[in-house]
Amino acid sequence: MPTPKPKPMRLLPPHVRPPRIARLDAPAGRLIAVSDIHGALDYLRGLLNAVRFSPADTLVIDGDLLERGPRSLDTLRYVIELSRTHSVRFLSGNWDWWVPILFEYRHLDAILYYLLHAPHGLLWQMLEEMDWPIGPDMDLAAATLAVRERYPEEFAFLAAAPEIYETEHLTFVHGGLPGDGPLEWDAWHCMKCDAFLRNPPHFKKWTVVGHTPVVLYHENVVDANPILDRERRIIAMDGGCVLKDDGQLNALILPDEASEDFSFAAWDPFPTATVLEEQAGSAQSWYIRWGDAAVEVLDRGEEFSRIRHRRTGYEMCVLTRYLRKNGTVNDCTDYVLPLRPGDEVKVVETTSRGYFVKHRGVSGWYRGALRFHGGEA
Ligand SMILES: [Mn+2]
Repeated sequence: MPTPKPKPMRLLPPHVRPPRIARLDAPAGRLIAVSDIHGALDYLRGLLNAVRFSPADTLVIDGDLLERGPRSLDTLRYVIELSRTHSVRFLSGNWDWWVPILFEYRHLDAILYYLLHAPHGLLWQMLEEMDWPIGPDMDLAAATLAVRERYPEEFAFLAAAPEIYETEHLTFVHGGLPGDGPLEWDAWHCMKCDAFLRNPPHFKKWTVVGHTPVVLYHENVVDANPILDRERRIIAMDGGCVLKDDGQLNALILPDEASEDFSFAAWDPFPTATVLEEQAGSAQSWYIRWGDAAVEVLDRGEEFSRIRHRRTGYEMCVLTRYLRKNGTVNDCTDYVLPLRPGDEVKVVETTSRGYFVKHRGVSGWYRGALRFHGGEA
């Protein structure tokens, strides 16, 4: 590692230090947790509005506030502003560690590569706001110095974030934890523990995680609702907002810190409609998803194409624009939702073969008629 020099903000990269643990003692009022906002400010505002978040509550942001979505800088500022009037606790996810990246790590090649290949992240937006030209020939060392000077409050907020918050009855961490024994993982492992629910330990305290979109734990349906594992005492929160076309931002709501009376709320931007016709659900279905999405195109059509999932041999029709040049497909399913007249759904896609909708957080097809709310056609 580079020799650390004294700087206004000192925070070693997460791979070379233990996680920072902060206590959250006796938080007042309701405890509300969200995770994986990923710069989606409209989702955060929509959800806080939906749960009527107030100064009487405590909000825990379970990491990945930034990147991938459209408005990292605005989202960060919104949370900083919110924390002046409300009780807000933010812990760091694997997309939030800009402070060690810009103040300590400084692998300029890697930062430049990210900047050019993933525009609209926090650094990109800071430079854009400063009218700093972004391109392969830019002086990134000078640019990072400039943002460090221009945005001290934003970086101070990020630098203050621990990787773990603990209350008397709950532990919040973005990725996962090794269990109740000695905490032998470094901070990076705690933030970026992929698919934690595949082989998780048991916990004495409820452990709340984000990081892996919960839809990836299901094989046959696309279910974005939080997963509550009562046996191991784990709650996985990540509704895949931004990352999934039909994703949502989930909130876990506890009436108070000691309660196990968990409830959930969710927000997504899709228009609401009422189902007008009865529809039976599919007897079988499959969810082709990120990481296991290699397909063979059997019949390419203009709107829909018939494909075969390479690993399982499962065949279904998908929207042709979901096909990618590298032989994979965007997340998709042939699941037909069981629906009854009067059910409310969120409409994600409108096609010639029906609507792709969400019902209570589960996505699938609906072939019947809808009545849209708010006068939409
Ligand atoms: Mn993450």
